[in-house]
Amino acid sequence: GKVRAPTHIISTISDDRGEEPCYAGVPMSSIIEQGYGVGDVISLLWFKRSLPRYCTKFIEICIMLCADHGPCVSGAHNTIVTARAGKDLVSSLVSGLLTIGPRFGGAIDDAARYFKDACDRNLTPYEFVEDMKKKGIRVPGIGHRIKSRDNRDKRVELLQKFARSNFPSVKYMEYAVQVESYTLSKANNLVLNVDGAIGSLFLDLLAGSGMFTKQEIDEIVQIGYLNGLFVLARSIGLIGHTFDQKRLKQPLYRHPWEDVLYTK
Ligand code: Q5B
Repeated sequence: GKVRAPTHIISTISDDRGEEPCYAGVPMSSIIEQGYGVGDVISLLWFKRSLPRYCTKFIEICIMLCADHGPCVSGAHNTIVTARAGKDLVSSLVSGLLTIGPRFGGAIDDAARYFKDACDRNLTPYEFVEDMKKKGIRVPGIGHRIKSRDNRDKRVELLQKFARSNFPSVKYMEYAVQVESYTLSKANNLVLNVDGAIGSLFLDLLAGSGMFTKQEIDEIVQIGYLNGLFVLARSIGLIGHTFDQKRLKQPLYRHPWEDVLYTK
């Protein structure tokens, strides 16, 4: 028979060898002719399957809601400073992206991991939060610099509203809301934040859609797909901030001395 030389790369999500490129086996013409959206493309390339419309719509809502949150957040600040230092688009973009992590925007995967573990083990919110405190770990998906009990995050409300009307079950989100009720009893700004809302609701999407086996869900949570939603979304805003600074011909940024506490 034929002897195949061993390959150096294995790829399972896309193929450009035929007449037209395919995403997870779906030809580009079908993607366009059948009116697929960016949520469908993400489903194909990240999850290797077509998901029901309410799931792809939810993914699109996450992307739209996280696209930007003003110039003052860590990512936008870095991008603005970099663009003002005369750097190119890609440098400005990645300098902003590099701030995404456990405190800023990159708490979605850990929120999903910890909420899933606690909810699956039937821990009460009290047990969960106090256990995290003992371990010295801040609850991912809880807390915000400017949002609070009296100044709720509209993005979280919009995500919850969509899920309550469209998801078969919002078990994990309800658990996260119970955790929030407990953390709010400790401090006003310990709200369920946008990372926590996406993390818990994505668990509901994975578990409730019937499109994933338990093993696949565990793998998705363990590998950590979900910060990708914030990275992808916020890239839109960071690119916008780069263009904005260039358009405004902003000079090199230098932080004012008055705003630094010089001390020994
Ligand atoms: N404490 C977000 O902290 C922040 C606690 C907590 C238990 C917690 C903090 C946190 C987990 C990570 C997370 C995503 C750093 C946030 C985002 C996107 C964004 C951003 C934007 C956008 C805020 C004061 C006291 C201390 C702490 C305690 C705080 N958080 N305890 N669990 N989670 N959260 N990140 O206000 O006794 O005084 O020592 O790490 O989910 O990034 O818009 O800005 O779209 O761009 O700086 O929305 O919550 O408070 O650090 O001074 O803490 O609260 O232990 O207690 P703060 P700190 P104590 S969404």
